[in-house]
Amino acid sequence: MEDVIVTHGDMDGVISAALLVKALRISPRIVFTQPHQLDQVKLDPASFKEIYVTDIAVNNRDIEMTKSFIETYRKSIKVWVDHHKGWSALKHVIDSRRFIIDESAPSACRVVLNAFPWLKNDPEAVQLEKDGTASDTGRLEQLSPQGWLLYKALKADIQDVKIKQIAVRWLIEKNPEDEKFLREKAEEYDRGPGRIGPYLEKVKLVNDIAVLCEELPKNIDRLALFIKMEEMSPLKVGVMQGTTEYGPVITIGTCRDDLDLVQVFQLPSGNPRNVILSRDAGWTLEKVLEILKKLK
Ligand SMILES: [Mn+2]
Repeated sequence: MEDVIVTHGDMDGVISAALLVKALRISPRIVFTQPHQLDQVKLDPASFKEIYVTDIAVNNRDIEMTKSFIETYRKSIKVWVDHHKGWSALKHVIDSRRFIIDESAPSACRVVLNAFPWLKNDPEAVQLEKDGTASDTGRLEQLSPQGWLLYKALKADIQDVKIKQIAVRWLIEKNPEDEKFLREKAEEYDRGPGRIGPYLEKVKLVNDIAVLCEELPKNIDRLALFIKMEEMSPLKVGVMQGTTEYGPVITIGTCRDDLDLVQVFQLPSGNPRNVILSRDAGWTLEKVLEILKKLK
């Protein structure tokens, strides 16, 4: 019987899973999911020994979903590592021995490194943590060459579980065939989701803010586009109007640490560096630019 790691399918999830494998010397099966899809993870108790969870936040819209997963697998959960906010809502359900939660950490990778400090003697693990943190905080300029390879390969098709599986295996075993596969995926990224040049040409500066009104391809790397737009903007703020999985929206992004967009737009919660406003809820580009004007 094998162990199972349940993790997020992004770069932080992939790297923190690999770090857990290195730290605990386990050889698990890896299951990728998201907080709002945790109810779809069905593990047959006869098929695994222990469960390790990393980078899976509390599902804030449906706390019961997280609670029910914990209760279903309570006996098997060995470690749960996370860095997202919201765990106080489950403080009576979790114990601090197995649930290693650091809501102030920038990434799950960082929490793993701190929880299993012997990893710090492994230069490879230390570098992996840096790349995982750079990716999860949107500081792509800090990625190492290996970090870029992983970032691009994973973003070539964010739905493709095979890429994620191979990425974790490569980080642990470093086999050349897996590296070749990831390099091919990184090239696919450069031709597809990473091809942001044509859209950058359509960006306009309004009140020192970089604005893009454009229907973008579904798979485009919005993070990379935002980072370039923020560079173009003297105020270091980018605004995009278009349609996403959330419907017609306006997205605002900034790389500034002194700016809390959740506060600026008086939202109940969210990422201070990137907020999504629904146009169905009444938000317009004019209104957004008017509010941002006051930042000058
Ligand atoms: Mn994360």
